Amino acid sequence: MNDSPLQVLTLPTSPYPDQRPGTNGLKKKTHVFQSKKNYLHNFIQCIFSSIDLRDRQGSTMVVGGDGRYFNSTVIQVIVQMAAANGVGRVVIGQNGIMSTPAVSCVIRKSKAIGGIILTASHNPGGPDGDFGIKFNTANGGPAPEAVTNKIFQLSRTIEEFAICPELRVDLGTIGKQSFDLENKFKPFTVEIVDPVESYANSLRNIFDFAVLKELLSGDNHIQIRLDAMHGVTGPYVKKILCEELGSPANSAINCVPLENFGGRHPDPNLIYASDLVETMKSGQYDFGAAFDGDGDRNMILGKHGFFVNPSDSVAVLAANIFCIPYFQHTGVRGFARSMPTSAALDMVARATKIQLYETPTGWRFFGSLMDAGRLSLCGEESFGTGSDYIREKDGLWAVLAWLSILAVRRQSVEDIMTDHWRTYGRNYYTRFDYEEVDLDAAVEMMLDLELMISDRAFNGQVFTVGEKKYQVEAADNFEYSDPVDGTISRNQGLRIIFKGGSRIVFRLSGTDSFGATIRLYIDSYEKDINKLFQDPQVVLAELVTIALQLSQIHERTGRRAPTVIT
Ligand code: G16
Repeated sequence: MNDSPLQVLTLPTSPYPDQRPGTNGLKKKTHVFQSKKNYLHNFIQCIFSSIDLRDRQGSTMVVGGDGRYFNSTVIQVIVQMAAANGVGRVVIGQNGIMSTPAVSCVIRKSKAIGGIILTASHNPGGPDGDFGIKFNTANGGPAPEAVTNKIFQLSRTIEEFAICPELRVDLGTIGKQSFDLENKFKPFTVEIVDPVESYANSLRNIFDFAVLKELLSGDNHIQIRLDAMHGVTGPYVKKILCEELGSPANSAINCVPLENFGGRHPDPNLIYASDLVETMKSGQYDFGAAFDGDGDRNMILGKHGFFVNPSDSVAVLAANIFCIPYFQHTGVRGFARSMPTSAALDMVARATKIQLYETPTGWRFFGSLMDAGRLSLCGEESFGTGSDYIREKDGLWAVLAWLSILAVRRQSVEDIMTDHWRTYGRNYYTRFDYEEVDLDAAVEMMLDLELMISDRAFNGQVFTVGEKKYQVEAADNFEYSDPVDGTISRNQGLRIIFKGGSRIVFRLSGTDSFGATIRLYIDSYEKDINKLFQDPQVVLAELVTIALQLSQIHERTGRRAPTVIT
């Protein structure tokens, strides 16, 4: 405890026009947060101001992050501002490290008012990279649109912020630190906690660790390879998979969180995690997975680099859901996927007569369904999978879920996937990302496309490429009405749906930090058992041609190809 009480100051500031949170949080180039005067302070103040003062007084907040460059500096500022804004207790992962799913878990367990996660997710880090701030509410999930809209409105008119500038926290030592503040009766406390412990306890109650241990280190154990990509998941993988479940040390790589992720994109896809894909091709490992910077995304691979598309991954988990002990106890309340995710999950929902929800992109939309007890398992094409035990997607949970299925079925990843297609049919799927294109060109392209597809003559139009014909059955700008509270979310992506169910979807990403990222999603359902094992790029080539023609994406952006193809 300090001897003299710490000063609480209110300092003047001026608003910035560009602090609108995206799909999940505010992401910008690191230097924007570092060098624009009070840019950081403004946004943090708006987060606190978005919480009703009565709820904030004496409350608990959780702070985590993926360890990227600038994290520790920002945590000190958050703590100084939390104290000055009436928060009573802040729980922080040791050295500022705590994964996004673990923050969600700790918010729920500590009955916190919310949490702040310092991460730009899968975007690169470092002084020339990206920085980001996510805000999660008391349910442990990303702030819903009503809250992020409020934060944005506040950020446009902010005039002052509150801070205790002399307050300094030791982030390295586990334990409690107390601070006396000027004009406050109760001391303000900071608790530095082990980032893994509480989260690992939850996983122990969800999965059968004895079964997983046998799978990973018993007599007939399988070989796995997990790539933490120098993000936050490393310590979790080491402690849970290696130390506790007995997987050998060489099964986990890039497990030390680095401020710049070793100079790479901590993005678990076929391009940015290509090292893992190459290693898996050797056939030495039966199961592979990679995680993103903050540990909420996952990519699943089988032996010889067999790629499990994320849309398929959630469908396989749904079809095998009772291999996971948690669901044996809770039952299954519903499934959900984001609109651009393929309909593979829908096939399982139909067969099992379980309710399926189609939401806009963003995990926050699942949170509302989970809070209402309507949703148990969900996933997104953007490498996110999770369940209602927390309110975030969870990379490690997805890996343990897959391993639970492998333990019960004792089949390879590829056999499980191909069996699945034989039973339910296959949704061929691809996503093209055009990253960092000119924002105006991207917006104009979307506006022109919307105009084109909303013309009444567009419906029924037939597109012929080679021998294939596609007739438009419906086209719209996806709109969602939350079945729990009726909130309407508009402008969630342009859909062109053809007879037979094939789809082309265009969306602008909400997670980029510079320019715009155009996403083009294409899927097509195939149930003919003789046509289930083709290359998606071949099967979908005609639909790609139609999408490129309609959008003129290359001509408008000056690109000749996408940055990433999944
Ligand atoms: C965030 C959201 C996800 C969303 C993803 C992609 O992921 O939490 O729900 O699917 O962005 O969004 P977009 O297509 O707008 O880039 P993360 O991992 O950044 O939190």
